[in-house]
Amino acid sequence: MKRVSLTQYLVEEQRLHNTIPAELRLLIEVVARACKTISHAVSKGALGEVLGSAGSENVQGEVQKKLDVLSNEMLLEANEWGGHLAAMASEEMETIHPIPNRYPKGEYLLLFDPLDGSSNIDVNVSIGTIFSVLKAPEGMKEPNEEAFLQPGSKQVAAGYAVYGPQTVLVLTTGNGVNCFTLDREMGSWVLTQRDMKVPEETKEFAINASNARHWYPPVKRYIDELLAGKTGPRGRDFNMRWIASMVADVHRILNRGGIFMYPADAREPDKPGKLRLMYEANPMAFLIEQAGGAATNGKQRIMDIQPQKLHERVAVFLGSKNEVERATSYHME
Ligand code: AHM
Ligand code: MG
Repeated sequence: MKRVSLTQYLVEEQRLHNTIPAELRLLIEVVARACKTISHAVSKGALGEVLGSAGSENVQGEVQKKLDVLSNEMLLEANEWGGHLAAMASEEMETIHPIPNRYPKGEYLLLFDPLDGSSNIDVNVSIGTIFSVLKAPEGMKEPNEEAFLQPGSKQVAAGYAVYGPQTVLVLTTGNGVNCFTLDREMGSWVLTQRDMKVPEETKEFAINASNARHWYPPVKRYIDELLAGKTGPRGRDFNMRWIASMVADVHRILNRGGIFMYPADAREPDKPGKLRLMYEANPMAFLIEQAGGAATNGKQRIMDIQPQKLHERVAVFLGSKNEVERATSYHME
């Protein structure tokens, strides 16, 4: 089988569809290289002394793990000097990170969750990196936080890496979704799945059921109907999976279908869910839509939401189209 590398794929995409100019290609390759470095650190585990807490908290008040902090630094360092970016933003940093003045600046904005699924780091369960790429507003060389507050529909690229039994990189630049597997011996990303599609129909759902008592009625109704199985209103049995790493749950759904939910609930009525809009929900929504699925917050398309702040949270329903549409319709009734 002829191997297609990430670089070759990106160059050929540009020739065919004109969607990956040289600066964007450099950006994607640099992010992919950083993911390789993170993958290496993750796989060392205790041997690399990377497990455990960093002894600090991030802006969301969550305890940072050593690997959260390390991965954030790796992504910042890798992306600072290339001249392709105007600024970066991350789950692990309160404010944006402008490109230092000693480096040339480009027109792109990069957002990331450097290590998603932090609760799984120390127990050797799949974790990952999520990223989203926007364009800085025309002519803006010194972007502020406001420059980042663009709806997900403006993303020019998005992707994630999963550090699991294999390390994979899943990418969209707005023309379908492709998956690359890290060849550890060669140190290269090899195209292993072209044009991924989320099956429309599914028998699998993913939700943290320990929050059931806090769910609002539309979510309760939707899940109750799934749980009722063959003899319930849906007339068939459903299976449940919850990895507690969104990257791994979304990767399963991209491969064999399903619906992923992290709804808002009554615990903190002012909080619209747990996941962050700009560097978790938006990139995943872009990928899922590009693969023929759907992504809403229960009421509207996630990628249509106008962000109000960098670390804004959002309810998430994404995956197989028919299920996402059904769960969303229950919120409308
Ligand atoms: P993180 O970015 O701090 O790791 O949090 C996000 C993660 C998602 O990957 C996952 O779907 C969710 O949090 C799990 O939450 P819970 O522990 O409530 O099940
Ligand atoms: Mg996360």
